[in-house]
Formats: sequence, C-alpha cells, structure tokens
Amino acid sequence: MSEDIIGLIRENVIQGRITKDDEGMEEGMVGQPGVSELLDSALAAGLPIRDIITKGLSGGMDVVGQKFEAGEYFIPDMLASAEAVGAAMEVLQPRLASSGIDSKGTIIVATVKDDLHDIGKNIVSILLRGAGYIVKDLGNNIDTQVIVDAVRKDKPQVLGLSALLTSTMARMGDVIQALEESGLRDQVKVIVGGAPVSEEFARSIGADGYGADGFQAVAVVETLASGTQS
Ligand code: B12
Repeated sequence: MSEDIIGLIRENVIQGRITKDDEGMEEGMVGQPGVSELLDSALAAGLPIRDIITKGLSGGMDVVGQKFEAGEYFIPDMLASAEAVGAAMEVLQPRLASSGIDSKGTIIVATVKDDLHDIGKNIVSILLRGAGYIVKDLGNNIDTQVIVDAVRKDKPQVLGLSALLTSTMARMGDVIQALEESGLRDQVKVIVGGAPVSEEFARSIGADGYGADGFQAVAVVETLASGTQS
C-alpha cells in the first residue's frame, strides 16, 4: 500500500499533475489524485519523507529526464514536472524544518552560471535547513564572482555548488579557482553535486566533498562542518 502511494506520487510527477483537477500527459486523469493529494495520504500514512523524496519526487524526475532524452517530452513537460516537485517540497519543508534555535553553522548554496536547474539545489537547501544549518541560497545561474563575494561576506563553513549540465559543471572548478585567487579557499569547504557530477569529478576540481542526493549532502556537510568549527 505504502509503495503504491509513493509509486503514484512518482507517476504524477512524471505526468506533471499537482492536483486532482490537473490534466496529465495522458488522457482521462482529471479527477484522480495529484501529487498534493497523494502527499497528504502519504504523510497521513506515516510514510518516510526520505522515500517520498528519493523514490517519489526524484524518481519521477529521473523518468522525465529519460523521456526528454528520448524525444517524448519537451521543455514545457519538464517544467510541469518541476512545478509538481516544487509544490511537494513546499508542503514537506515545514516538516523538515528544525527549530533553528541552535544553528550548526552557515552554508551557502548556488547553481552555477548559465545553469537554470534548481530543483536539486532546493531539496539540498531544505534538507540542510532541516538538519539545523542556516542556508543562504543564492539561486540559480549565479556568476562566479557573486559566489566568491558571498563567501567573503557571509563566511560560511560550507559552500554547496550545483550543476545539472555537462556544459556548466566545469564552472564549479572555476569557483574553486576563484576562491583560491581571492585567498578564501582555506576558509570554506566546498561540496558539489548535480546529476552529471561524480565523486571522481569532485576530486578532480579540488572540491572537499560530493553528495549524490540531498541526504548525502547533509551527511557530507555534517562531517566537514564539524571539522571547521572555531
Ligand atoms: C527539470 C529539468 C529541466 C527544467 C529545470 C527546471 C528547474 N526549475 O530546475 C528546465 C525545463 C528549465 C530545463 C532546461 C534545460 N535542460 Co534540463 N532537465 C531537467 C530534468 C528532467 C530534471 C532535473 C531535476 O530537477 N532532477 C531532480 C532533482 C531532485 O535531482 P538533481 O537535480 O540531480 O539533484 C539531486 C542530486 O543531484 C543532488 N544535488 C543537486 N545539487 C546538489 C548540490 C550539492 C552541493 C550536493 C551535495 C548535491 C546536489 O541532490 C539533489 C537532491 O537529491 C533533467 C534530467 C535529469 N534526470 O537530471 C534534465 C536535464 C538536466 N536537462 C537537460 C537539458 C539538455 C536541458 C536544456 C539544455 C534543454 C534545452 N534544449 O533548452 C535546458 C538548459 C537550461 C539551462 N540553461 O539550464 C539535460 C542535460 C544533458 C547534459 N548532458 O548536460 C538533462 C539531463 C535531460 C536529458 N536527459 O537530456 N531542464
């Protein structure tokens, strides 16, 4: 039963359906529960938020990517699915939020220049906030210099960079180099992530850590931030 609800969430992300009133990619879906109704059911049934995010939301987006690659989906279809994930994360955010009273430190996150993909970065931000960090989210398509200036000003323990395109992932290395040139590299740990990024790539650009998903991002930050507290 629980697997069914998560499977339906995944399917409705693929269909880009937020509520029961939305049409999907396929005929005859109006009236069937959308992501938001299914999320209510999942939460009422006490299903693990981790499974909802990894299997339902991210799992759905993986299929959307495959369909785009296969020429079955186009940009508006990807956007409809992205909006469904965004709506779900808005509902999940308060449940993941920590009290914030004893912040564990500050993290800056950004998607690099020329890259508009921000769903993954937003999930990482929400999970880090939930784990007790103050997260300053600079947004997407962020210029290297803007990131460097933010590190200088806010002095975060960790900087998290996201890139979803093979054409933009090298920008993460540019940011690390710019931090070095600005004399800031020793003051901040840099972690990277995004679908085309790997542990090996992270190492090759001199990053301090890599996370394959939002939960790994939190685990890496916990390890790195504990080593940087003054
Ligand atoms: C949704 C989407 C879009 C949406 C983005 C909307 C938005 N607000 O983000 C829109 C429609 C705008 C879009 C546009 C384009 N897209 Co697009 N898009 C996708 C899609 C389907 C899903 C991405 C996503 O949200 N995944 C779900 C999230 C949860 O996963 P995630 O981002 O990987 O994040 C997780 C981890 O990677 C990790 N993580 C992410 N960031 C970070 C950061 C840190 C620090 C850490 C530790 C971890 C971490 O944790 C996250 C949570 O678990 C992917 C396919 C895919 N499977 O990735 C294609 C994809 C990335 N897009 C692609 C392409 C080609 C494009 C376009 C060039 C299309 C075009 N012709 O215009 C444009 C480029 C626009 C631009 N300049 O950025 C290609 C990239 C191919 C490549 N080799 O580079 C993909 C792979 C699709 C494909 N299979 O062809 N896209």
